[in-house]
Amino acid sequence: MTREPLTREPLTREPLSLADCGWNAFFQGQLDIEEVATTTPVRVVAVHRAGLDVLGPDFAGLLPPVSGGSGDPEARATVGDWLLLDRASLSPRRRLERVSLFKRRAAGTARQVQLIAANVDTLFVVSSCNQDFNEARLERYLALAKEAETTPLVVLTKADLCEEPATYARAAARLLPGLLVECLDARDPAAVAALRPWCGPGQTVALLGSSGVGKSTLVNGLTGRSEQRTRGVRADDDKGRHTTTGRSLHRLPAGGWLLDTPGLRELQLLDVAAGLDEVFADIAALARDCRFADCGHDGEPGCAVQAAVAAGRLDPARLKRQRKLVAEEARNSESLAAQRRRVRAFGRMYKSVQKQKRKRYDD
Ligand SMILES: Nc1nc2c(ncn2[C@@H]2O[C@H](COP(=O)(O)OP(=O)(O)OP(=O)(O)O)[C@@H](O)[C@H]2O)c(=O)[nH]1
Ligand SMILES: [Mg+2]
Ligand SMILES: [Zn+2]
Repeated sequence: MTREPLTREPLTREPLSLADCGWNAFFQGQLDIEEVATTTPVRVVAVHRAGLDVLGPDFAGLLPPVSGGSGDPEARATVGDWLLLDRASLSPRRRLERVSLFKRRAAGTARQVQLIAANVDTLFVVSSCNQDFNEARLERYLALAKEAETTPLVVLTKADLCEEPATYARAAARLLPGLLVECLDARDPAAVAALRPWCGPGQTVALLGSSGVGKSTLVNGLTGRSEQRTRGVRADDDKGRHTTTGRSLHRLPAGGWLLDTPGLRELQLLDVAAGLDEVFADIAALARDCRFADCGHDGEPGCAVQAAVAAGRLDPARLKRQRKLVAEEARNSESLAAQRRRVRAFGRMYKSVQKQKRKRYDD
């Protein structure tokens, strides 16, 4: 067990209470009497290969990597998680249930689940007003937020580089009824102050978006420090490079927590069917009036969705995006479910072979 203090000193300068770290009744309610007496909660503020940076009223430091034991990637600890440490040995006892979890299908061929963050109250979906602006991409992030029951807020950066930022703000606001959209220059602290209401004491805000849109610039603007390295101006069109490479929580002067993340090149949806239904609630409502309950909205008679498109009440591009996302989500979730079944089946087979071997040995 390493007990070195965190080197990121702004996190340790002041003694923090549990509430300061985002603790609430939901987490407290998970502890039994014995745990209240013998454990101390800590929050995961960063995940490294070497282990987990954690922070709490009684301990701040690096823990060795915590494995879920079951091989289930969702059992692993991620940024934002709460762990109970044994007071005496400071070894982790267990991870607490999460209020919310963001995950995706990992990029590449492994098709594994990748955890992005846990216990987030508000999601800042960051996009720039120029080349990066893409409605389909925003809808992906909104589905993630809705599934996790966190509040999404779209932050459109680089308003200063854009002729008509209001056009982008309107296009984003149309994606979800009541969606909050802020359009700003992320380098301007006065403009960034508009985001403060979501960053109050105990609140956790995650920033997600493509590389180079200004997530770390926003983090620095809100913390008033320059903890996070941002991309050099001259490397601005070097699309392939990620400036931020790990996920980390940053404490705000007002008491909230910001979770900076590396830009996601691809957000493949997984287990967010309910989130998608919410994002595309307008289409779901229309579909209830289709003649056939299983209408594919693809030329069937009595299709209320196609009727709405014909009448100009539904943007056909939105319908196309919805179809694509629903199909992708189903495919990814199905392939993951199949993978889990295979793993379980293999586990059973392995155990039965072991049992037979032992039997033979005993005979
Ligand atoms: N003009 C202008 N430049 C901005 C704005 N926001 C960010 N930038 C610049 O864009 C570049 C990228 O910003 P970062 O904050 O590093 O982007 P990031 O989203 O953290 O990128 P990754 O860490 O790679 O995911 C930097 O040079 C910023 O100064 C903005 O609103 N206006
Ligand atoms: Mg960054
Ligand atoms: Zn239909």
